[in-house]
Amino acid sequence: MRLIFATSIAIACCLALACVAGAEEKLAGRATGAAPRQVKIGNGSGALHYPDAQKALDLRPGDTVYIAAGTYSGFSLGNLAGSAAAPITVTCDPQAVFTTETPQPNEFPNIAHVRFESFRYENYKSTVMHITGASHDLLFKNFHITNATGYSFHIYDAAKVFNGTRESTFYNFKWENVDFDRKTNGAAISSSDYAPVSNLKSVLLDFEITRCTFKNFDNAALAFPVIGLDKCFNLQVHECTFSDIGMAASPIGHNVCICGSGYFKVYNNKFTRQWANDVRNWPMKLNALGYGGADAVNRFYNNISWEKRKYPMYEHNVVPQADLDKSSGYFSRTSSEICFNTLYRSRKAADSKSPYCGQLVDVYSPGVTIRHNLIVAPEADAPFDPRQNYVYHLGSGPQPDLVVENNLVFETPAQAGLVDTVEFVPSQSSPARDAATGRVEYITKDHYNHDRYQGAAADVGAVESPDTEK
Ligand SMILES: [Ca+2]
Repeated sequence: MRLIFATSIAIACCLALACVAGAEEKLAGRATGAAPRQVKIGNGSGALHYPDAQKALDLRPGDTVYIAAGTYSGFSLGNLAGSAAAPITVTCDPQAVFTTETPQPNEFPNIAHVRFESFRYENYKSTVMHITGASHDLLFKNFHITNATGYSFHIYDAAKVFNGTRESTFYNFKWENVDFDRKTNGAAISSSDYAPVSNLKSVLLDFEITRCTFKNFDNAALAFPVIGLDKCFNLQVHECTFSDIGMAASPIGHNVCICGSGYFKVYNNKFTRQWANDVRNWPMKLNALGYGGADAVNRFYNNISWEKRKYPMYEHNVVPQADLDKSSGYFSRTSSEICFNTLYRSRKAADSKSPYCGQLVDVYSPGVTIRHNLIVAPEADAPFDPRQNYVYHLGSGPQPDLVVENNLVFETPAQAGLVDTVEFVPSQSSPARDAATGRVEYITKDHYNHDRYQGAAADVGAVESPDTEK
C-alpha cells in the first residue's frame, strides 16, 4: 500500500493538527483518475466525527484514511464508499487508542467497500461501531478490543426491512484477526433486537468471522452471546477461539458463544471453559436470492470443545411456526449437520440453577444429522454410565429426520487413544482412527487443515491422524 503525502498537503495538515481539534484536510475536488492518497485525521484527542466522510475528506476509491497517534474517545464515520476493485482503507497509527468511560454515538451509516484495519480499543465502555443504512462489503481486520462493555459491533437498523432485494440487507461483512479480551454486558458482534424473526428487519447475508479470539467474557446480569446474529444466512465462523466465556446469574447461569437464527457454517474452531452452547441456532433458510437451496443448512464440523459447562456443544432449536407464517414466505425451516467434532470433559456449571445437560447435540426440531463425532470423558463431574446417550438430547421429545451414525464415546482419553488432550490427535492405535465411513463431500480438511481422509478412512473426531503408510 502506498502512503501518499503530497508535501503541501502534509505541511498544511501538520499545521492544522497543531492547533485545531479534530483537524482534517480540506481539499478541493480532485480530478477523476487521480492517484490514491492518504488522508490523515485526528489531532491526538477527542472524538473523531465524520458523518459525511466522502465529501468532507474528498475520498475516492483506493484512498486511505489514517488516524493519527493519540487517545480518542470515539469514532463516527458515515456516507463513504470505495469500490470492489479499490476499497477505501481506514487505519490507525500504532500509537492511536480509543478509550471511554461513557457511551459514544459511534454511528456508521451508509458505508460500503471499506476496510477498517489495525484498531485498538481499551477500557471501552461503549459500542465500538453501530452500522446502519446501505452498508455492505466491509472488512474489520486486526482489531484489539480489551475490557469493553456493550455491543462492540452492532449491525442493526430498524428501518432496514427485507423486500426481496440484496440492497435491503446487510451483506459481505468480514472480521479477521479481531481479538476480544474481557467483555461484559453485550455481544461482541450482534444484530439482535430480541424481536420475533418474522419482522424482516436487518437481514444479514454472507457474514464471515475468521481467526478471531474471544476470551474472558463475563456477563453479570443478562445472558449475552459472544456472537449474536439473527436472520443471518450463510454465516461462516472458522478458525476462531472462544475461551472462558462467563456466566450470567439471571435467569440461570448460562451463555452462548454463537447464537442466532438463519443458517451457519461453523468449523475448525476451539471452544473451552464456556458456560453453555458453542452454537445455539434457530434454523431457517431464506427463500430468495439463492439462500434457500441445498446448501442452506447448518453445518457444524471439525470443532473441538473441552471443559464446556452446562449445555451441549450444539443446539438445534425450533423457529415458531407463527414467525414463519408472518415472514411473507421468505423464511422456512432448515436442518443441521453435526460431523467430525471432538467433545472432551463437559462439566456441570457449579452455580447453575437449572439441570445440567452435557451431550454433544440438543435436538428440539426435525432434521438433524450427527455423524463421526468423538466424545471423551463426558460429564466429567459424574460417574461414566455406558448406557447413557452422551451423543444427543431430545430437549422436547422425539423428532423426525434425526440421523445418528458412527459416533464414538469413551470414558477416558486413554481409551480413545488420544496422543494428548492438547492437540486431540488420535494415536496409531486409537479406535477412532479410520473409523469413519464414506465421505462428507464438503469436508475435505480436518481441524488443522490436514487432509481429512488419510489412511483407510477418515478418523472420527475433529483431528485426522497422519497416515504413516505414505
Ligand atoms: Ca484416517
